[in-house]
Amino acid sequence: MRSFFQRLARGLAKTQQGLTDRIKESIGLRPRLVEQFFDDLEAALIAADCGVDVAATLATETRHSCERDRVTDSAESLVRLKAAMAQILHSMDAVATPPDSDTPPRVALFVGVNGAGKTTSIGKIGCHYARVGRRVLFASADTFRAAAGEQLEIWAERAGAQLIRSVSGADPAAVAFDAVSAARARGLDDVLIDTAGRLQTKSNLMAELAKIRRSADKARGDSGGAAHAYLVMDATTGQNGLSQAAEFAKAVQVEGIVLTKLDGTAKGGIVLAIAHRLKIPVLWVGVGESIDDLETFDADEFVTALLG
Ligand SMILES: Nc1nc2c(ncn2[C@@H]2O[C@H](COP(=O)(O)OP(=O)(O)O)[C@@H](O)[C@H]2O)c(=O)[nH]1
Ligand SMILES: [Mg+2]
Repeated sequence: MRSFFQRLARGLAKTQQGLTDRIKESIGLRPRLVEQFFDDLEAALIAADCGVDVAATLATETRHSCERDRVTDSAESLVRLKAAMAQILHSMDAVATPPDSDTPPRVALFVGVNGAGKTTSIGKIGCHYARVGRRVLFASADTFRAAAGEQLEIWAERAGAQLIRSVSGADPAAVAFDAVSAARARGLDDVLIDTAGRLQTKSNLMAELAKIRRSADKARGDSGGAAHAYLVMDATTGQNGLSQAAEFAKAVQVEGIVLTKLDGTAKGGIVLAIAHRLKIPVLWVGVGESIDDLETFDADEFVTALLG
């Protein structure tokens, strides 16, 4: 099995190529640092979907760091760029809630728009947990689509997780309640709740998410801790995904982001935009469709995969 770093590097290949090719081209043209180089750098970062403000911040930080240390060689500036990127990503370290602080079962609610990768990510994360000996339950609170429960069932089998399926049209909050109650009765460690995809503009559906979470919390009784909500976000949506994410965060407090489909995009810079603009930690990244194509996010590995 490939290491996570290899999988991440492969997943980020498109972004990495786009970014480094552009930067290297500029270094080739301007081996000694000149102002134009930092403009090129900024443009390359925008093209990688870091967002205009993050790109400007990174270019400025890189320039200041080079000036401070009297760097005159363009290639050397990449080390500074990497440090500036790592700094933005590490600013999220303090925000991330350690998931182990809760009394079992840990309850995680996965929210997001249709097709973001919620069901797939639950399958992959559940598999991770099961591999370290945790006893996992999946719950299908996606009561809109009949096929949703079946898809989750397949993942439950692969991951070795138990499953609570709902009947079509059932109240998703009731499904969440039943799932958490069942996990408590069976002494399980994790409950991963799948929800129906929804658009952030539908306020009734957004309010429903808060209701599902309350219902899960109610089922936990006074056993301490609360359900955590994780937003599953498709990296290929790039900057558009940011405003979407902000709306979800308003409706239901989002503890972290699962960023999927990094493998299919040259927009991997979105990770930096998320940290900078949303201040929500990216906890997991998806780099493919199979069960091993998801890992916990590591800022330093990410920067290395991106810039070498
Ligand atoms: N390439 C790639 N595809 C993914 C990833 N995560 C999910 N998918 C695919 O995206 C599609 C939608 O995923 P699904 O889990 O059904 O989305 P949901 O509607 O949010 O539950 C499926 O075809 C998945 O295989 C990923 O990290 N990389
Ligand atoms: Mg789904």
